Amino acid sequence: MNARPQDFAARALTREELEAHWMPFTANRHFKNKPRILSHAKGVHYWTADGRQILDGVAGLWCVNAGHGRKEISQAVAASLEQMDFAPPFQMGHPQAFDLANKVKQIAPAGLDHVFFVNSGSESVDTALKIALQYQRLKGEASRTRLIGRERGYHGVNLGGTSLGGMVANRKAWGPAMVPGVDHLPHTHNLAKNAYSKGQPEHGAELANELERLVGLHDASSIAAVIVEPIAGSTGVLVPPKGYLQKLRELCTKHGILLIFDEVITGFGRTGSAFAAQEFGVTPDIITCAKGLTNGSVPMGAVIVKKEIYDAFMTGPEGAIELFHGYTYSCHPTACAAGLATLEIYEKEGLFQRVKDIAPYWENAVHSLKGLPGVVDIRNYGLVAAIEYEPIAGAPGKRGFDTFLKAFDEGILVRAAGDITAMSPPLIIEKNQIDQLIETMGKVLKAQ
Ligand code: PXG
Ligand code: PLP
Repeated sequence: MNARPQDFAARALTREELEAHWMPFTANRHFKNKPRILSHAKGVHYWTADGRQILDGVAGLWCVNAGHGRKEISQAVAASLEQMDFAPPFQMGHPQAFDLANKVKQIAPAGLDHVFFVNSGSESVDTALKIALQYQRLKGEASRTRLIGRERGYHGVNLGGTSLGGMVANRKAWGPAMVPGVDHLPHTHNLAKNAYSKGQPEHGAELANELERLVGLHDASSIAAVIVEPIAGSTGVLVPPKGYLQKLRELCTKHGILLIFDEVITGFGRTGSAFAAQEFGVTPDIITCAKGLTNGSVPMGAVIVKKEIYDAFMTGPEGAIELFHGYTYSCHPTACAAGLATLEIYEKEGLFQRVKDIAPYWENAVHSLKGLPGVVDIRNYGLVAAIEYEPIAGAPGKRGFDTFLKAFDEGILVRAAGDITAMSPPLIIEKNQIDQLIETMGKVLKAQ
């Protein structure tokens, strides 16, 4: 079905019109010389302004889990906007915020039962870090100020998340602005031992012991929290080695360190469970999430914390604000309406289970690309996968970017992460659409 293009989107933009918008995480000059303009979307497809149909192999940007153009969401959003455009989130409330918090609590791991709303994944991360620091202080452990991330981690672009992240291009320009007292665990990517793993790799659980080394260096009494993505997404889909997350959990518990799972990508079904925490059987103290919370339709993120953390804040005089943090648009009614409608779709359509059902087909399909020119690894979990390439000598990232451009010319949207192609289609994707995605990737790789 071809959705009707809107006039504003179907119009061609001149080079001059393209100039004013400084595009995020984009090669602006390259783009503006040969723009890729999307005009509308439905199901697992986008259409370009020049009328081409594009199969969405990344759920927009890992967020449109229930597929595009969901009427249940747009209608709920429209109704909510008409009823109340905005409600102040500080010292005031509105029913949808409480409803959504309860819905999120219902699908979150047992024990994680209080929800703080924000507007993006980046905000969820910086909020979680602030909560972790104040929690330690409230417990009488004010010396616990160090924060630990992981190499190749991505935790958004605010200053906390940038500091804890481990992707060099995202960090190097801002040295002095980085949060002090931050360390990084090693990443778990090991092509020599784990190439072409299906699901969780066999080797690497011991890398979690590096936390013990950091404890030895700084003492546990100086460390507040560890933040990791259960599956690192943005860096090119690094699935945790078997036993790794369990070990990290044990060490955090042993040393009184809070464990934060950044589930901005893995949340809301991507792995086959509501959260990767449930999928891997490891319960963190805090979860950060965003993206799939509203099916990408309205910006929103959330921090989900365990009861002990919330309770630690609920001390002091009743009239006192407990957490000096919040955004003008925290729990915005429009976003809450989108979130409620989204979670209802996930539940009604059993989309998390659907991922489990279709994951074996997905796994076989992506691994069929093994042996194609330049491919050095293929890995997958749930409805996410990555293909890694041998970099072109002297031009790191070029093969990944060129593959993305050629794939788009061939009618599929994938994501380049350096010399890695990441794929994470909407959870409603059908088998024949998986075939199309993978066959097109195969064609692109063969033509290099
Ligand atoms: N944490 C994680 C784990 C993420 O994946 C964020 C935080 C930040 O969320 P916001 O909503 O502030 O963007 C993310 C976002 C990519 C890519 O290269 C991935 C993300 C964002 C942009 C690009 O695939 N993930
Ligand atoms: N800057 C100024 C001058 C503000 O007044 C505010 C909020 O009132 C902010 C930044 C923060 O904006 P937000 O709450 O949307 O994050």
